Amino acid sequence: MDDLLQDDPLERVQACASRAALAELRSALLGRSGSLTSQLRSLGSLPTELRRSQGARLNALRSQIEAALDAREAELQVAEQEQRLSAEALDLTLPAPPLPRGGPHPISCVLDELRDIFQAMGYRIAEGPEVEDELHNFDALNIPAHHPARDLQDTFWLKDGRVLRTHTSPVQVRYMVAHEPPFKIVVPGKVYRYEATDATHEAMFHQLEGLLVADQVSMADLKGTLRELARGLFGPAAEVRFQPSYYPFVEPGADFAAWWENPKGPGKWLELGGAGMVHPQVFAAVDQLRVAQGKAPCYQGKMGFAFGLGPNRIAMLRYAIPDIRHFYANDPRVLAQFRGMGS
Ligand code: FA5
Repeated sequence: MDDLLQDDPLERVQACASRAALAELRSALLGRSGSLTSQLRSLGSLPTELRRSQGARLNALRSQIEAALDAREAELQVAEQEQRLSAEALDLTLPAPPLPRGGPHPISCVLDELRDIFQAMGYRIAEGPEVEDELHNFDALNIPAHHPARDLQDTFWLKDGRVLRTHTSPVQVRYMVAHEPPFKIVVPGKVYRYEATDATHEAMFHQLEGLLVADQVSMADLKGTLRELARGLFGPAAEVRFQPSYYPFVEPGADFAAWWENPKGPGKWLELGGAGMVHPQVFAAVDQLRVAQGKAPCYQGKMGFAFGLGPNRIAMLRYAIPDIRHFYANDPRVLAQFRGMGS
């Protein structure tokens, strides 16, 4: 080890090419059993004169070595950092790695299409809350507490007595309370029902509500409007048919279906939703709410039609999706099939 000291230790320090080698040298020179340490330790056995001169020489050498080690350490640190930075340098001219591409959800595509069809007929888009009160979801729509129609739309109740809306029809009431006729609106949105789910029923699904109120409106206007809808969706040959049905908030009420001309097989009637003429009881409830808010009643004697349909069924047909539950399961294998779709 003494060779180390003979061999110009300062030059050796300078020759260290890495911090690891430097640490090794530091310990070989100054460590507990390092060359310089053992020489300092052996000073005690020397005669006094010699001890003094040798001691001074060795201590001076130690300071020199320590300073050289620290300086080299700093140099190597800078060099290593520079090397790392240049290895990690970002080449901005390289093409970026491709980002995973998303696409609109099939339900969003159908809702966009429905909006376009109705906006072309002059309809405005309206919206309402998904957490509703009983008054708007049921009572004002002529569905009082004891009414069996409530069972058909059994729903999720909040502790404070509000409900997750079971249909988009409460927005009819909200819009009429806030606006005077004439107007025509469509209301896209999510609705909730306490359902045993199956391939065509979900506990959360979408609806699109329509409402037109004016002085003179008839079932013929309603049918013409729904035929426009069917033609917008399924082409110029599409037809609409009504079947009598019961909804407490319309009179008369109907279910409507559109003829879908299947390019690959036999066409079929596709049940789209419910519709009818706005019930006078609904207008009366709206006027009452308006008065309670200090507004003038203005719905008595008016006429209107309303309809509500399920875009899920349209999307299932359009994109050959066999089970409604695929829409909301967030399975990337399903959703990936719709990348790059839509407007
Ligand atoms: C209604 O919800 C009425 N509010 C529609 C209406 C509006 C009638 C205005 C008259 C005037 P219904 O419960 O039938 O009606 O639901 C309407 C549509 O929603 C159905 O035709 C169907 O397409 C869809 N739908 C109903 N329940 C489910 C469900 N559990 N899962 C998926 N879609 C559903």
